[in-house]
Amino acid sequence: MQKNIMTLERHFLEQQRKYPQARGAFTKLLTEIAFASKVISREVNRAGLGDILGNAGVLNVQGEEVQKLDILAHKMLINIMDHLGLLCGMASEESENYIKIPDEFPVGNYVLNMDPLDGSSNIDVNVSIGTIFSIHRKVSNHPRVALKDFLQPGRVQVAAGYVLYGSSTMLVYTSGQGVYGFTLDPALGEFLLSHESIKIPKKSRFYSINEAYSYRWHTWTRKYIDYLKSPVKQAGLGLSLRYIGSLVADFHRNLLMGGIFVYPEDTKTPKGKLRLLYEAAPLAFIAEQAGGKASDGMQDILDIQPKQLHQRTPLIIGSSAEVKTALRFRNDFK
Ligand code: P6P
Repeated sequence: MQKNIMTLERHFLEQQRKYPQARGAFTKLLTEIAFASKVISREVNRAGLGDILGNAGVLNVQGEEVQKLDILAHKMLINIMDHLGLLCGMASEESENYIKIPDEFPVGNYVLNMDPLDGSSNIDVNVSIGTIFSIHRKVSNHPRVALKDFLQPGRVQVAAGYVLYGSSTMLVYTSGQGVYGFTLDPALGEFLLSHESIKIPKKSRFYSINEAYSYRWHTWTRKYIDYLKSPVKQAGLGLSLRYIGSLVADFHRNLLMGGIFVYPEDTKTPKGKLRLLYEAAPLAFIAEQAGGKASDGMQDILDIQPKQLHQRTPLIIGSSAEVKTALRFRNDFK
């Protein structure tokens, strides 16, 4: 008996009916992000077929080689989102300054913070990559948009999500009413509800950290990871190391199977490597909605007041019990 087929659009409309205060604008915004991700998915899945592979030969604000697909995803999202009258601005990993809505278009009441294609160094080796997005309400009284509209703590996000371009393309999002996962049926071109109300399993199976950097870890990190590998922990709760070097892929696996992802501050990256606004905060919103936890080691990611658009943060995220254990090590071995 075929399960009741729930498309993304039908799901959004049902959610909208549940929350009368939700106007159609928010539903339309999520629907358009989903559409953009379908276009990006098509390009990602055929990346190996054209000349699109390889570096574009330019550097992004992070000083990293930018793959052509990064640029394509960045431009795709902007072109699809900038004229809808839903956003007053966008911030992207690929753009040093925030992106204003062209004057000829009306502005809306939301801002979109995004990493158009995270993990792009994995494109050429066919490893899963992802788009991460975070939506806030406009808060400034500027007639169009101001930096203040972007620099809001993750706790007040209206919605957050990611699209994982892997063995299948999945869109996972939350708007504060639980976490939902949709899988793209390429034949239909529709995202179909495949994971209703995702909760991180209490029993963790994996830990994710780049062990090659152990030489630059602070004491607490070394002691925590040694603990995870100790006979005691292994006997009680054997965790396997899984680190694919693509944040969305690592996070998604731990979300569904139970685990912890750690990108800590260390002697080379004293603020961590990952970005607060469009990587850590959206994933932290999802993690908490799924019963997990996300911290920078000192406070919940969602409570950090951003000061800069591309601000970095340490990230300890995943199953609540594991994150709390990591924080105990950090507090004991500061
Ligand atoms: P490292 C990819 O470049 C990325 O931003 C994340 O997707 C990933 O989790 C992290 O960097 C990997 O960083 O230093 O371990 O290669």
